[in-house]
Amino acid sequence: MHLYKTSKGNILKQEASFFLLNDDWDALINQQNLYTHLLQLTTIAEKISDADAANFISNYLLPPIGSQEVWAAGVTYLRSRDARMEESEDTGAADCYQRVYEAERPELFFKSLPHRVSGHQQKVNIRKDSTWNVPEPELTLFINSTGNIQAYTIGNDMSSRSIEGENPLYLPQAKMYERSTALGPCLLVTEAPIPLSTAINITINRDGTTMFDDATTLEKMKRSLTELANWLFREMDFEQGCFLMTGTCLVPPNDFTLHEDDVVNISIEGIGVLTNSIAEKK
Ligand code: DO4
Ligand code: MG
Repeated sequence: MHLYKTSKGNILKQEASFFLLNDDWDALINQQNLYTHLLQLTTIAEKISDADAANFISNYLLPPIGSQEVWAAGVTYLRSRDARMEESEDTGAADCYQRVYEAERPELFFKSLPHRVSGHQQKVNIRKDSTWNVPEPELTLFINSTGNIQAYTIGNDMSSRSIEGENPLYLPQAKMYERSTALGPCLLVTEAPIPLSTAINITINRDGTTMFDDATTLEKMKRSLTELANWLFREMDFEQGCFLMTGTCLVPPNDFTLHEDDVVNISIEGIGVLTNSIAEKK
């Protein structure tokens, strides 16, 4: 099932039918079993036409987040470890990425409050004080308040490689700034966990030319999704649940940096496509 948040109400797509759910987003998604809850709602909710649903989703879409915090996991794929070791080679910090890749405790960091999150077709930012910027395509989990994964969405963990590469203690500045997070276009709510064969793809387009195009599957991830969720919930309560980005495996070559107006498309099988263009540096 796909759940879209729009300014005209929440739209549930179940098989070929669309339903309008006027519930508060936080209360709607923070369920013990979101799949069963939504299935029950389809027996009483207002059915809407394909044309109305398409209009709401095309013209009134919001990022699929309410009051939740967004957290992120890092160095969960070999490709991310290697890229970070390369960018921090000159500063002597490369070893910390190797150690966290192998450690029992994962890297988890705070990424965003909801008001800084962009949705599908909204702009994301690159920092004015950064010279090397990339998108990071990441499967993103919605975890309910009791720590159970209930839904999946697509995340873009926009990152400054020059700032993180200068010193790993600058990670919060490399990762957290206005509109450095994109989520969307919807939540995928499934009865069973998402298959590890699920494909993730990214393309970056500039003036009609594809600058980068790569794909992977979740199989390449070093850690399991429940392992990451359990670590995050060890000593923290999330009253309305939270979002957790699960790390990147797709990194453009080292001579690539994002430019204003570049268009980033991230697709995850079963969820859809998250598109964001890069805002003008002000
Ligand atoms: O270690 C820094 C951040 C890692 C990250 O964001 C990722 O691997 O996706
Ligand atoms: Mg990341």
